[in-house]
Amino acid sequence: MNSVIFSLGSNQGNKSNYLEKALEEIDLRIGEISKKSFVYETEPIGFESNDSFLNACIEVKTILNPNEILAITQQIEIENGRSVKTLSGYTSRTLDIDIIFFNSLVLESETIQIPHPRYSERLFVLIPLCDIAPELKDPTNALTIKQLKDVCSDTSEMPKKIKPL
Ligand code: PH2
Ligand code: MG
Ligand code: MG
Repeated sequence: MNSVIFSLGSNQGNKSNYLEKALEEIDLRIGEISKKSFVYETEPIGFESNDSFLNACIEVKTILNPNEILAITQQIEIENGRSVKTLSGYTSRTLDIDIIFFNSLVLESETIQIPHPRYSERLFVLIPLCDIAPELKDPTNALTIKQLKDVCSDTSEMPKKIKPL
């Protein structure tokens, strides 16, 4: 059985509902959700928007491989009103499902990079991830999530804990 960690995000529409929808569909189509973080309110990083994000992380047990998982998460995003990705940077989104880790796999292909290439620069990932896997080690540098959170240079506003996922 494989263990995959996802970051979930929404800053458009009924954000809580989109996170709920993601949980339902991931459970049905990818595998059992074994851990859930709290939900955090976070400010948009890397683009301008007045709409704050809700972010959370989950751990899922699955027999699927990374490419199969990516195809399904992209499908779930589209089914939940995610508009087509633009080439010119980030935009607001109803639902974003990112693969952060897959077991201790390090993978760089044209379609997929694991661990997620920017997760360790982002408190909106590290803080919820710390709820569910503080001692998990990044396979590329052997630092734990807690260590990465403590040295993270993200100067944006601290994610605000809102409620259980
Ligand atoms: N996702 C991004 C870009 N910026 N900012 C916050 N706060 N939360 C996100 O999930 C997020 C972001 C790209 O996917
Ligand atoms: Mg993302
Ligand atoms: Mg994404």
